Amino acid sequence: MDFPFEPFKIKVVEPLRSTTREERDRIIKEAGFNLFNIPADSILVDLLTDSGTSAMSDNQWAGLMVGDESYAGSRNYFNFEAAVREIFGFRHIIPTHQGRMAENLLFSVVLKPGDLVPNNTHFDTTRANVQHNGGMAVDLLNPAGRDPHTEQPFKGNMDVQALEDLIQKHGRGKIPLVMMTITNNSAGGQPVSMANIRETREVCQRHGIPMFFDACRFAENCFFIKDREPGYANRSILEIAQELFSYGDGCTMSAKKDGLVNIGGFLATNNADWAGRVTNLLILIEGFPTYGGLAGRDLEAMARGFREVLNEDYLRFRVGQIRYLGQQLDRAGVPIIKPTGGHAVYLNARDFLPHIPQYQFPGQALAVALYREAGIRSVEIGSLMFAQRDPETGETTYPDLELVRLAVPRRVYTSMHMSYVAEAIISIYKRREQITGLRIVHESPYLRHFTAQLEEV
Ligand code: P71
Repeated sequence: MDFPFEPFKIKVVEPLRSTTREERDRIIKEAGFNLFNIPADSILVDLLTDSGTSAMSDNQWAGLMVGDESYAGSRNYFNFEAAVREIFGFRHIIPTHQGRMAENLLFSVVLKPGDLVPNNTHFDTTRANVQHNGGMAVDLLNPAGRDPHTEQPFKGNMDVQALEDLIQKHGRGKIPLVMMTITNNSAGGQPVSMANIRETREVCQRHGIPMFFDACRFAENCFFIKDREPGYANRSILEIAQELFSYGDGCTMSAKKDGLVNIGGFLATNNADWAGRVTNLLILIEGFPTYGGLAGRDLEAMARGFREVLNEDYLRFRVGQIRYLGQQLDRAGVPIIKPTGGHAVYLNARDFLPHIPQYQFPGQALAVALYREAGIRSVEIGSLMFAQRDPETGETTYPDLELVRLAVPRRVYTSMHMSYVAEAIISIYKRREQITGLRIVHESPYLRHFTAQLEEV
């Protein structure tokens, strides 16, 4: 097993509170068996998301002290702009408070009702913002990406032939842009290869359609390219990122992931007309263009985070820590999605709990068991999140995959924490027949997984 070495030492610590099994039994009942309802103080290892949960470096914290809170033209904006321009290279750079605001602004400006947006796989907020603006979000993931049992180096890739067919069928007039999500979060944090990006670019160019990146986890994607794709072993992460973004016309970015900050994002584009229209809307709903809904100090933390995230020792540790957790589980026979991605390990709950039918939420049952057993919070990505009931026939369609995501915050937990998580999961796996299913007692009409109340069957 490759042992992931933390390339940092700890200067400030945040205590974790242990709870007893009895306390957790009470807390989970009071939370309606929904982990979103648990106060974070009652959680030992929080793997709900890697978004906005990073630990900042001493250099970033020092940057907060040189925050300039001028309404217009803050020096931190120029530092932020310089960092983004160097890595991403786009002409117009518009800060936002997080990723979904960049999506909202972009799709408000470029979409007209009935338009299509192809993507290797839309993340939920991206899909929602496309739909909210009258568009249709089309996922064109390559077939290997959909199979939880095949191991391939770039399972996040776009199905380029399907993209070509979609454009042929609907015409470029209906497709204002093509999106590429790196890494592909909804497909397991799997990377996209440079070759696939180039091929996608070629199709877009031939039809005169702009290509945008959803760049949330771009540095992790670039590390996978360096590690796995022929021809990149001797290139720096910065050089790989520069090449990658040179194929695009713009991007949306949630800096809460590979910006190594707790809040922030941006929209970038080479299209002056789109940038102008986005900026007008930005001033109306978000803020002046040199702060975009953030404080000056947040922009400084982002500027420094973007430079730090390119560090190869850090990325080797980051990807290695996820792999290390995955390897421990895999060796004990625990069913996971392979290979492990850049930011999370995904448990395959259907294979883990074959005795629980999908309508009794095996993914959620497993996430609940993990909290009860060890105070670990994960997130279900399965029937609770995605099953859809037809309002006319009353029939429910279930998603293909029933997963539990263990998303690892950046620079927050040590490899010993990962071993603790692995041990807890292995111990649950050994007595998995004792875990029972759940049923919903209350749900809201959309995004029910955030607020649903459940009980044990
Ligand atoms: C994740 C998140 C955060 C999240 C968001 C909504 C519900 C639950 C958790 C956010 C992403 C993402 C990609 C690929 C855009 C966003 C939105 N991911 N694209 O995975 O993964 O960014 O949160 O800054 O608005 O837990 P934002």
